[in-house]
Amino acid sequence: MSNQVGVLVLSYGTPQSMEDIEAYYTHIRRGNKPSEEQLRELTERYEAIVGGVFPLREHTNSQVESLEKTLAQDERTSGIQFRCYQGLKHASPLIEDGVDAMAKDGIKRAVGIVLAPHYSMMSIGSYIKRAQAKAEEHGIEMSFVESYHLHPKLIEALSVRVSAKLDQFEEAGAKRDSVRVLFSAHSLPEKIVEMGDPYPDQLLETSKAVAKQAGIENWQFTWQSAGQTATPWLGPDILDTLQVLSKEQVEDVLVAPVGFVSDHLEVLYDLDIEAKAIAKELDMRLMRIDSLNNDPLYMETLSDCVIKSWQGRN
Ligand code: FEC
Repeated sequence: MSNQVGVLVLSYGTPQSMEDIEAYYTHIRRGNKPSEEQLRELTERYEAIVGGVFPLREHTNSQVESLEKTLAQDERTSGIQFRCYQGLKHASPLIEDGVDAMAKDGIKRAVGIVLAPHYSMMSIGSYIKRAQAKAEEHGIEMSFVESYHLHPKLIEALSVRVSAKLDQFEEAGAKRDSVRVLFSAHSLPEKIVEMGDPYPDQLLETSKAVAKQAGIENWQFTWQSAGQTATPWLGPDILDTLQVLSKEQVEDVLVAPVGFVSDHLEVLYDLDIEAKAIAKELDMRLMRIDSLNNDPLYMETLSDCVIKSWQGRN
């Protein structure tokens, strides 16, 4: 139908079950099976997180559903039906399945958006490449939102979360200004910098904008969740940063993982378990801002970007 526009909502993906972890990990490793030790280590991380399940799936489902509702409520979409489809990078339904589903429903025009605000050729770039290739096979005309790291509603949603946790520190007896805010994001191999990738700069821009809006000066950026490969990854890693802060006599730390938009392994394990354990050893108090999940401001961010991408072509 001509008034239908597809919205391909792209996200990382998570295993369906414990038995599915090996296939998922193999997909992440581009077809190379992990060693038994690597598989055991990842399985233990999943078992350790809240509930021992795969919360990313539930959050992605909910974000996709909420985005479709938010798009329908926007007066700029009057007369057009924006239909959301899910496409996951490493799990089912894969990116290609999402495009196939749009084609099956007769969608001819679509917009793609990733549930990650910052552009890197290794992340957003690869989602787009796969979606574009499949869309071309089906003759679907697609445009893509490449990043939205400075969208005012995203900055507002994040600032509100930072301020709310600083309030909690104050209630617990800390001085607001003495809390070191650590903005963080998934590390990537260092080689992206030589390749002129905008990822580190965009993350710094988001951090600066949130710090400004939340009125904080005591902050810095740090990386997290680096892969265990022979090539160097961007640093410093948050675990090393905590050691340095301890030497600087910092006692209170608030982590704001601005590169992630929902609760999943890299937040619930790498921050809530691993980083918190190090902080405890160092006698520091560490809190984390709440994840965006399907916060209305985040949904409005996504919806606005989809509509603008759509309008840009018409
Ligand atoms: O909760 C879950 O089940 C999934 C959580 C999860 C998210 C996520 C997001 C990003 N990753 C990014 C880059 C890489 C690169 C590699 C890599 C590897 C893993 C492994 C797991 C994993 N990632 Fe991930 N990532 C999540 C989970 N990621 C599990 C494999 C074990 C490990 O290394 O810990 C290295 C791949 C390789 O070997 O070549 C690179 C980036 C993001 C944020 C943007 C996005 O969401 O797409 C960048 C969520």
